[in-house]
Amino acid sequence: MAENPTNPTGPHEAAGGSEPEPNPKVSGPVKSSVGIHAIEESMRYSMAEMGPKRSLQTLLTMNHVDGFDCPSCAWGDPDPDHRKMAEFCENGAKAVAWEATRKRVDAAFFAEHSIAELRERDGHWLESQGRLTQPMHLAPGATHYAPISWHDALALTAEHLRGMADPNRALFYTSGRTSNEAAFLYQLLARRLGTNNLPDCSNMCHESSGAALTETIGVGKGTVTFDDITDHADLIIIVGQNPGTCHPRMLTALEQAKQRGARIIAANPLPEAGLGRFHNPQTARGLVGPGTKLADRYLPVRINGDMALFAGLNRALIDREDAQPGSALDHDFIDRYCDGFQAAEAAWRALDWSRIETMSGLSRRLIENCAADVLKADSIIVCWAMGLTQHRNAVATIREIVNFLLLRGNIGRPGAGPAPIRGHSNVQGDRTMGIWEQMPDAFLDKVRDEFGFDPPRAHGLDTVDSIRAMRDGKADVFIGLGGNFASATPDTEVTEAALANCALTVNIATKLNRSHLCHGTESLLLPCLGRTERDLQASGEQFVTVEDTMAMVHSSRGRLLPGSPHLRSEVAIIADLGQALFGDDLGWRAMRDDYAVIRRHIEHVVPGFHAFEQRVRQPGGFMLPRGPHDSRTFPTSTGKARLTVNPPTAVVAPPGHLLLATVRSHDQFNTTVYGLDDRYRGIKGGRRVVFLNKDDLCDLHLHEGDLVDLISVHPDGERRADGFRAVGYPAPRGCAVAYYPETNVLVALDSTAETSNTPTTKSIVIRVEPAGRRADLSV
Ligand SMILES: Nc1nc2c(c(=O)[nH]1)N[C@H]1C(S)=C(S)[C@@H](COP(=O)(O)OP(=O)(O)OC[C@H]3O[C@@H](n4cnc5c(=O)[nH]c(N)nc54)[C@H](O)[C@@H]3O)O[C@H]1N2
Ligand SMILES: Nc1nc2c(c(=O)[nH]1)N[C@H]1C(S)=C(S)[C@@H](COP(=O)(O)OP(=O)(O)OC[C@H]3O[C@@H](n4cnc5c(=O)[nH]c(N)nc54)[C@H](O)[C@@H]3O)O[C@H]1N2
Ligand SMILES: [Mo]
Repeated sequence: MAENPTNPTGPHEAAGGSEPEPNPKVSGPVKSSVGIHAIEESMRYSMAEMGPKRSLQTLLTMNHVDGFDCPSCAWGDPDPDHRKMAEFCENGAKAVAWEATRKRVDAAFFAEHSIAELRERDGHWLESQGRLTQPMHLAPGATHYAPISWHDALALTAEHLRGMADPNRALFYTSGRTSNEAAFLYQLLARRLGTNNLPDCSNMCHESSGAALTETIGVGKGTVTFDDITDHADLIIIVGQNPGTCHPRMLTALEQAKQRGARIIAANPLPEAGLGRFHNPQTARGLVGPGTKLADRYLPVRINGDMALFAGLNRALIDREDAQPGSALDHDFIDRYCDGFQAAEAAWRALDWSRIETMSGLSRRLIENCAADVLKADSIIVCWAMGLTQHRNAVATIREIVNFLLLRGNIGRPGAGPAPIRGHSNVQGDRTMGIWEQMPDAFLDKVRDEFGFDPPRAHGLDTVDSIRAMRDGKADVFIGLGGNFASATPDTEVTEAALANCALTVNIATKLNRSHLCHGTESLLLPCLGRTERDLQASGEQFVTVEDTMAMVHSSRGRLLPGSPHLRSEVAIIADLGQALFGDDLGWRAMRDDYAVIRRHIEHVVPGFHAFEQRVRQPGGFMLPRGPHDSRTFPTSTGKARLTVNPPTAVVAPPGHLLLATVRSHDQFNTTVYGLDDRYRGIKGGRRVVFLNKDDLCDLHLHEGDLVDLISVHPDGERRADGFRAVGYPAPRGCAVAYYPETNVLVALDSTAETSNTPTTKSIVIRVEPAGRRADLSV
């Protein structure tokens, strides 16, 4: 880790910058979200990046049936009859402005800036420079990227891939913005080459949800629909999710639910503004009136305390059933559809309330009050996101949530079910298309039957194992289809060094980021079209398809002229690479020329896609089948939904230590930092802040605004992130929160969730020290 004792604020390690960050202004958390500020912010970004004409052209076609799918989060759309003229949120507007910017990073830019110089810049600066415009090549030993033709770039990639001793020495990473068509083609390319090494951002995201849901209900996705939330649920529990920032259009759906009488419970260590009062900018009541109070009950759970919370809730339901048989459990459902009840019940009876209270940080009384809300609700949805998935016990926690739902039959009827709210706009679709290092044989058999080659069966490497492979010299070629591998992954220093071990790194991207500067011996930068742009191929203008978090598949068609005449679509780049590698053996050319050809293959290979072309052309698209939702069929190993035994655990920080969760600010999309504010948490002009309980500050003999260093403690050693401002905040005792990716340096590569191997980026044991203590010691 770069360290600079003479610079008190420290360099921006993870982001690669060396500029000291200005002091942020701190004004404390706000209690309500959206409103007029959100409109102002949307317009400010749009006008600055795109100007008036492009702003109108993009914002008014976003999320419309004949427009493009918002490239930001995976939240679903209302049905076509209920869409507003402006069907977007502030953060969607920022994402679009960021992509459709008029700024350009061209060959002259790369001639001017060496790699070494660019590595000193932070991620915000790099992406702010604008859209990549033409393929660039970094020759072995070169100091600057230089232009290369598409033909030569793809020939070079093919040469490297062909030259490997083993196809498993290649890694095909995918970020979740990729379309279904590009994702399908990409997994085909990797498998045709002979590897299942398809690590993706999902490995760091909802992998824990997929693992828990597949085991317990047989399908690794949520089972609710848009209407379940807006029209049917009596109670919506939102755990470990910050919808005000990360899924802002969800607030509109929650408001609709509230207006027909649904209740909302939120469990979160932070009192996030989006869980408080919502000022819907589409209504007068929202703009100038009081808005709508969303959460009726707020549970300030301690970091990683959710498993204990849900175990406690389940125990409370069992107690209630004992007191009044037939009042709390749905025995008909359990008998008919579930197995494992007896063992699970015995485990709940044996629970010790005092341990539940310590682990969750919540009183028994509060949990029992919550159970009383549960008993009043006929149909319950549990929504969750990264606050649950990125812990060591994440999979077990989500299994316990499934238990909670199954006990009262809350799966497979209107207004009920598990709802892992997905992150990237097409991350769920990418998985459906086969972007997974562990695709089941049934899928691989279909690929074989459709394309006439036998895909490899051995499981490939996920994200963490890919880093290990590169670190250990077991990988030659890394290809990134979008994303920012170097910054999004844990253990930044280790990961950056691992990437440098590759013979070739290739990034298919829209904008310059840190990963493009953490290159192998040789490196390629291949610029692609974004969602907003027109995609013209030999057979005419193309559209692509995506799947949202509610399993709705629909089309997306860009309208803007491409940012440069040299840009190629992701589909075209992958198809051309396929052709460079294998000739036209699988019909790469035809797939490139007409995406309907890809969709026909998808129809034959992926379940649920019959009449794909026809159904996806209908306004609003179509919903994929999910057995548990549609017919209470549970394709698990026993054919039943499984109640499981999950003895509650929680990470406990040793005395003098805290648990750190790394989160997103309101002005970022993952590693893309749009700006330095976090309006809802009252931060302006800086990202190197750490939120701490005021009593913890006091115990640490710190004051608000003090400069501190964060030191993570892991069996393999300590890691440091220096130069953060301490901010007093209403977080539970012992809990600290700071932004990702600046804190990824602190996450040990080996610290991952059981079963899912997801990095534990929401529970990092840290020490907080006054800044510079180490520098003082070394003098
Ligand atoms: N604007 C914007 N939108 C986004 C993204 C973005 O970066 N910016 N990213 C997209 C992606 S890929 C994803 S995966 C989603 C992420 O969406 P979220 O998961 O909502 O995002 P995070 O910022 O990671 O926030 C997690 C929330 O969990 C809480 N939390 C932390 N630890 C715990 C815990 O132990 N228990 C509980 N109960 N809560 C906890 C935090 O306080 C925070 O409110 O958003 C997607 N949408
Ligand atoms: N500490 C910590 N680490 C985390 C998390 C956390 O909560 N805490 N969250 C994790 C999660 S949930 C996720 S999903 C990952 C995200 O990991 P990634 O998906 O790898 O990262 P992003 O920041 O979303 O990627 C941004 C880059 O994608 C490229 N891009 C944007 N649009 C397009 C496009 O249309 N096509 C192509 N080809 N490229 C495009 C741009 O070059 C941009 O720089 O990070 C994970 N890392
Ligand atoms: Mo994510």
